[in-house]
Amino acid sequence: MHRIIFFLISILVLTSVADERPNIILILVDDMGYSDLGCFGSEINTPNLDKLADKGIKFTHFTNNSKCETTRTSLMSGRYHTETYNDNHSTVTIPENLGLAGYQNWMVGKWHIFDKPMKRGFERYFGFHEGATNFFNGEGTGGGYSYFDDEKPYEMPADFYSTNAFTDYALKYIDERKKGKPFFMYMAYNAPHYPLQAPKEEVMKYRGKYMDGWQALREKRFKRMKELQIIPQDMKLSKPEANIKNWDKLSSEAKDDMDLRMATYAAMIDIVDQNIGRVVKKLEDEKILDNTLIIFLSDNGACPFDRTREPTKENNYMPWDARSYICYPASWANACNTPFRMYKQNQHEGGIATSMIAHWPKGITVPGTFNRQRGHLIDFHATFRDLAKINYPSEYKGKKSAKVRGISLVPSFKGEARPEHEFLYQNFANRKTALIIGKWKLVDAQELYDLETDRIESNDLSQSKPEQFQYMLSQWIKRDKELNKGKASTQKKTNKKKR
Ligand SMILES: [Ca+2]
Repeated sequence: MHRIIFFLISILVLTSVADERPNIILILVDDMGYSDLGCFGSEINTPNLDKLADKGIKFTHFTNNSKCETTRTSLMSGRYHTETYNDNHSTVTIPENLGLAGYQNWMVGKWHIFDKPMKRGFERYFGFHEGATNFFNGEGTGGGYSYFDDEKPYEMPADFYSTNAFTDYALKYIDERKKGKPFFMYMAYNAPHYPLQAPKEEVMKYRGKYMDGWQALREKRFKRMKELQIIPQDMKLSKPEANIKNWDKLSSEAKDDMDLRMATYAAMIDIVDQNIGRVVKKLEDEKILDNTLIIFLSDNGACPFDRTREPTKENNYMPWDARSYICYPASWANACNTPFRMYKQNQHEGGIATSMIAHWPKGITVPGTFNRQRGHLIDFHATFRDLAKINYPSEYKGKKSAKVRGISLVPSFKGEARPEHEFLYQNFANRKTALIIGKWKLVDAQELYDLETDRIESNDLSQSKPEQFQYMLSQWIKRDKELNKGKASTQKKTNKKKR
């Protein structure tokens, strides 16, 4: 009898423990710059995200892999992307791991990595597998058609707009959830990635607001970022790259065209914010907002590649027309990455730094604060396992699991320091690389920066601190051998000789 009572009590305790575990919603946007949110210094209207930041934590030193696919690979696997590329079958993804802990796993949006979402742990999925699609008609930018509903081809309705559709599905998954079991939902919006497209009324809200140009916008945001304490008061603004055009020398037609492009980009971020408002409202209505962790970040810095298509220019297609494929140039991307240097694909801070917000009323005990410890995508896997109270499995589906990396962010939610990374390895396609150890950052195996005093990377110390430079270089070669079979180091040596 006693045994039975003890057994029943154990079940009750276990059930209540399981009930305490939070839902997790990870929101990843595509190609958004560091300074593009209102709460990070932008003029773009993002009241819903600002509210989450006010009641949550603003992470000012979080980093990604500076490109869509490399970021998503690290994020899902908790490993450096080069490790996963070579070995994705012994990788245990976040939803695979959380599935072992009894979580429900759903995804909406852009996948763009190995396999397919429903092969790698997601039970529900709506979105596309490619790197980019048309926001109105779903056409892949490489041609073809790419949307799937639970991996079945999806028939596109006439009034389709991807950001809204992803949210529709997210709300549907919340509605259809099994109550009493926590869920993990990965929402990978493709906004504000190319092509820049948005409904006319949304674009018109911003039309004319960018006629002062990118230099003025950069300075305005820089000032606001100091007021908001996103950046230190003594920080300098990085020097614009050589490819930044002088706004004052543009013709009035060119200025108008540039205003349209930036207004469209702003509208796309505004629409993401409106949709996050819909998600928050749903969680409130369901009375589950308190115990849902929401994380928001971007997969890389703002994009400098102007790939506006010729037919768009010739026909003057407007960005609310599905035939329009406009893009903005590096000069706007530079302003969106204020105060940092460089862009998407580069390993300078303009490529890898992202504004990040975490909101979780029940679990965050220091609301309205900043977190300034350097974090990285590989940390999500560890964080979510920590919250789901599950270890990384040594074996998965009969295969030995590959080594997972990352440090849990959970102490940060309580305002506590978390252990520092021994190192962070950055590598885009064996060409653009970085290694970070403590305050030191080696970029492209050539430049050395002190991140504590010079996060804008204006003062290359490779010549003046030769011993530190040699140490970082030797560490780079070592880590690159471990993580990428030395391929990136070899490439850099060749480049150096050519210089
Ligand atoms: Ca991207």
